[in-house]
Amino acid sequence: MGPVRLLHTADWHLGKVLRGVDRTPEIAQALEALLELVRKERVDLVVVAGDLFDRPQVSAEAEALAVEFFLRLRELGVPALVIAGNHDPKERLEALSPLLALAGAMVRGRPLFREEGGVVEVKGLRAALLPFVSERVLMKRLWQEAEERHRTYAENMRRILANLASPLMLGHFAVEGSKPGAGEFAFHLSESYAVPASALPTAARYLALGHLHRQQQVSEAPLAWYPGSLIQLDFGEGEEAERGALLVELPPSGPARVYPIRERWGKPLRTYRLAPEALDGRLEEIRNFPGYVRLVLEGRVSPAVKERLFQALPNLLAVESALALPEELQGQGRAELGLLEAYARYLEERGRKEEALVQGLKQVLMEVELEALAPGA
Ligand SMILES: [Mn+2]
Repeated sequence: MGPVRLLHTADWHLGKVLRGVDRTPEIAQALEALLELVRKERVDLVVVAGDLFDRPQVSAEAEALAVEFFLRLRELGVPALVIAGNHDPKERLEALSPLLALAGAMVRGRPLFREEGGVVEVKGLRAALLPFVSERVLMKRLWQEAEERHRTYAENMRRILANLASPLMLGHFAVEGSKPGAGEFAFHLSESYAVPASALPTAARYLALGHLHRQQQVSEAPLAWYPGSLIQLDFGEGEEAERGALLVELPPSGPARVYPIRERWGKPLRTYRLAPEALDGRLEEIRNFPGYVRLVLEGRVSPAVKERLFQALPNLLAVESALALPEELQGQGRAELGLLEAYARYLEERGRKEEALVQGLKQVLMEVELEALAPGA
């Protein structure tokens, strides 16, 4: 038996609307290109690692495009494995799953342990399907310091991953040290919900991940990759960040091989940061930019100026003013402190070390968190 050829994709975000612009047609073109790849590269199996949809309520057009994609895969005789991401309407995906199964797509909306059917068999491969697991669900106690909460999350994810360990695994979560769309900032366990690479089961020969929109390898053993989103979805995501899809060859034994497909599907998004007086000299260049534009101008921007800019630039989606942050918020270390600790230190610096104020803030934060945990939130 030859190698199984996978097409690994994730983070489609069908139904995405950016500042009033529906990006669905751009995403549809990318899906068309994926189908072309399936044909051209003689792909055996397509894996979609979450965030097919951008939010719980998407347009009928967005839903139709997803259904059509899997029907066309069926015409090509290619099955698919699909998991829900944090953006997906997971109950809706579950509801659609018996229908999509008829088209050869195995769709999982909520996480199941191995004993419950979390591991399936397709093309002679055992594959684990791990949709997005809500951080809230994995938190044991309501009130923990952020760092302790992140550790609890990572520990529970480690257990779930060990339970599901299989040659092929699909997951929708952040791996520690991986890079989100923009800049060089990386996820770290102490600051965010992330799974350390050491928690990825070594029995897995390939981990097909989704969640981060930048294409990247995040682990060598087991081999784990994010394919990146299909299009640049937001201004915050670097215009230059790699994205597209991944072709993966999984031989019956030995290491898997990954062939990155780096594409520029959809329109690019660019932010111009300018002093107002530099604006007129750049208008022509900005107007000729082949994608969508955000302007960040120094100082306040009057409504009249905004109006003029939107008229002069058809590709302009947003005008923002870059107001300087108050000095006390600029301190580098501030962001790394917990909110309570930062507040206590702030009071101290102001010569008002009042424990009652700190306790008051703690109470408010707890109430907010309880509300966020309430059903229906
Ligand atoms: Mn996503």
